[in-house]
Amino acid sequence: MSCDTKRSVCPFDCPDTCGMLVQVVGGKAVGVQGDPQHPFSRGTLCPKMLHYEKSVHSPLRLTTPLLRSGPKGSGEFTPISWERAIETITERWRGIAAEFGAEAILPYSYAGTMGVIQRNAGHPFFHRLGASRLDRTICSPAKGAGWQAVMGGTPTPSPESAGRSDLLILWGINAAATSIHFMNMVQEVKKNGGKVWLIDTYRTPTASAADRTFLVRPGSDGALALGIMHILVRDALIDLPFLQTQVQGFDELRREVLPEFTPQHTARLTGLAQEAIESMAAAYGAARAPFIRLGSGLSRYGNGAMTVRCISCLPALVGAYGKDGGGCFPDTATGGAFAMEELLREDLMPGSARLVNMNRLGHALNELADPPVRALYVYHSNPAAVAPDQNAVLRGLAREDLFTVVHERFLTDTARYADLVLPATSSLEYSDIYRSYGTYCIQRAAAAVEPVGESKSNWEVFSLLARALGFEEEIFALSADQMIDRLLALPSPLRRGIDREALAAGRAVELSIDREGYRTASGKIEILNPAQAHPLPRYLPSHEEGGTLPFRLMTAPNPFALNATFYEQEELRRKQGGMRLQMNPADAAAKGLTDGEPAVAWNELGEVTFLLSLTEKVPPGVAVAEGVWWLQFAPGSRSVNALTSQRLTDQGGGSTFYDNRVDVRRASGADLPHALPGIADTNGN
Ligand SMILES: Nc1nc2c(c(=O)[nH]1)N[C@H]1C(S)=C(S)[C@@H](COP(=O)(O)OP(=O)(O)OC[C@H]3O[C@@H](n4cnc5c(=O)[nH]c(N)nc54)[C@H](O)[C@@H]3O)O[C@H]1N2
Ligand SMILES: Nc1nc2c(c(=O)[nH]1)N[C@H]1C(S)=C(S)[C@@H](COP(=O)(O)OP(=O)(O)OC[C@H]3O[C@@H](n4cnc5c(=O)[nH]c(N)nc54)[C@H](O)[C@@H]3O)O[C@H]1N2
Ligand SMILES: [Mo]
Repeated sequence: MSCDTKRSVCPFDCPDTCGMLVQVVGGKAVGVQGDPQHPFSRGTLCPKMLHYEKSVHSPLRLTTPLLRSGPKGSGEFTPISWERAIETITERWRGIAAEFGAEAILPYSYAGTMGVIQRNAGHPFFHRLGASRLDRTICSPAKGAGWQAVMGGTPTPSPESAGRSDLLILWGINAAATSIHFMNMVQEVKKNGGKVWLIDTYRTPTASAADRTFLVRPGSDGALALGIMHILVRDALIDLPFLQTQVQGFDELRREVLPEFTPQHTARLTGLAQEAIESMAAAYGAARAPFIRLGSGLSRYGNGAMTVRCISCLPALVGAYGKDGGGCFPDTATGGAFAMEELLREDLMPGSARLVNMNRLGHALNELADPPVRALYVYHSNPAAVAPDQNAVLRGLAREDLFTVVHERFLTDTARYADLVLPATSSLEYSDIYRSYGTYCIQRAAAAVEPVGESKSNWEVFSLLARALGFEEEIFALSADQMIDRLLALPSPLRRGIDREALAAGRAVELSIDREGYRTASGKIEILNPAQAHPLPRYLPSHEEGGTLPFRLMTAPNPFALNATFYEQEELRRKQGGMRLQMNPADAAAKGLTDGEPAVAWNELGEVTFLLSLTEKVPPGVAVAEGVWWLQFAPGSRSVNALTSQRLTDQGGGSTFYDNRVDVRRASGADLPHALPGIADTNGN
């Protein structure tokens, strides 16, 4: 049989948005590789995507709609037809809407696919239905809010420009795991004689690529930024002409905020030695074009937005925002690439439906009234695993009076609680167009293989549901390709002058970004922003700053998984070495814990059994749980998010996944069996 090579795009929630080549034989993907023509990823893929074909054609893929036949959570289902599935859903929804109003129906989705069409496919439908709206704030809205308070809508520099820096700071980002192609810029800086720093809470795999690694107390980076600024001012390492012409509020910052952040005070707050802070400031002030690549971890705290705001001010003091190779890069803002209102269709809403914060799903399912949530429709998300306060989420999902539909590729923790499961296609089986949050590329991809089994894309399922409910708006009759064509027919300044032929041929093309001026109310960088509740940046403590349990828990990304995605691949699970908790050997010794044994991390929200790894890479007082494991592969009955809370960030309604404390004890027999019904008898690999 002949082998065709087709171009595609990695659909997953990662800043790199890699170009891929897919080898197809007899309608099936037999291998994938990086597309050497992709400007940012340049022909390499991460370890997770090396065998994407194994996920696409995994024996665990769902192939038909399933109706629950056992208790919720048991994973017992009977196959049914699509016709019956759609009929069942629309009948139940009609009944619920008649009794409680359509707001009793809650959609829940996030970023299983980043394709613009498939990701947002439910928006026009649920708007038209009048369902509750979901505030999709699980990832990094606090980071966005903190950046915008200083920089407004100013476009960020290109990620490639970081390669021209002489001091590249990886601040709260484990780029070797979460943005591996950014490591090309790290190598470039080093080749040109520049320095690379990592600022994190433990020695992540990225530390081995850094010249210096600084470990801070969790949630204290805002103080570090203010402390560095204190020294820059004290030692006259600032760019006064830049501050006088391009920046608003430097004098107020110098007078009202910085005096308190002496090296001594900053050392106390951050846990860094005073000499370390002094040497950081001296090197930052001396650098020609320092570049900060800002991760999101440090924004997932009760003070996350303010932390990012403090860090965003730092480059202004040395004029780095005005220099090629300098500045700060939180994300790329490519939202304006398409006329999204044509896809999201807020105009279809019958009224103003209530907004439910997705980080508070546990609260929404258990406590919300007027109306209560009676129907939940989950698509390309796995809240039973990824949402905070897992015990509250599972309690809600177990409610007998909740009608839950889950559209998924696999029988995930969430799908196990569904009344009805719908099989979803993978990205190789549908058309889409992609933008990125780590590059300025867009790329269109056509389906490369036939749908597996009877699986359908998000877009197709919402078309079926819309037809069954008699929605007559034209958008519900369009195919995904027609919707892409429509978006591309509408102008956007970001797509001005792009290579349309290359885009149509499925190649990545770069958007044109106008970097003239600062897009803030004043037209300047706003250290002082009068529209903010705190007009000047300051240090705010995190939720757990004064907490009493001994360990701050880092719920960090794992290099061999992406959130709760990829756990279907046994090799990748093995590479993670099981569901681990990393601790400092001295902390473990004090607790009588030994390497490799099961141990229970606990706090007021729950208890989770991990396998213990003792390592000097984790400082005392910190514990690290990388990865968001499926319950069926966990040593106990819960995974990491049973330890994270529904508390929100200071701005943006964001998640606070890192703002936790736990204690750790030795596991007993009772902590080890799979206590959830049906978890032990999983299907295979
Ligand atoms: N392999 C892999 N890649 C991924 C993901 C994954 O799960 N696995 N997730 C994807 C997603 S959804 C996203 S949003 C992106 C980015 O995902 P993020 O979760 O933002 O990951 P990073 O940006 O690498 O940042 C997390 C880092 O912040 C550190 N950190 C935590 N608290 C603090 C603190 O107080 N101060 C400092 N300085 N550091 C702190 C953590 O230890 C960790 O190393 O990555 C994407 N890529
Ligand atoms: N402890 C802890 N928790 C975290 C994080 C963390 O670092 N630590 N990270 C947080 C962050 S930053 C994020 S962004 C969230 C991510 O939360 P989610 O976006 O929910 O991420 P995933 O767990 O990867 O779940 C995506 C699901 O979508 C399915 N899927 C993929 N493609 C399709 C499709 O085309 N259609 C349908 N219907 N389904 C599809 C996949 O099979 C997968 O089960 O998790 C958050 N949770
Ligand atoms: Mo995320």
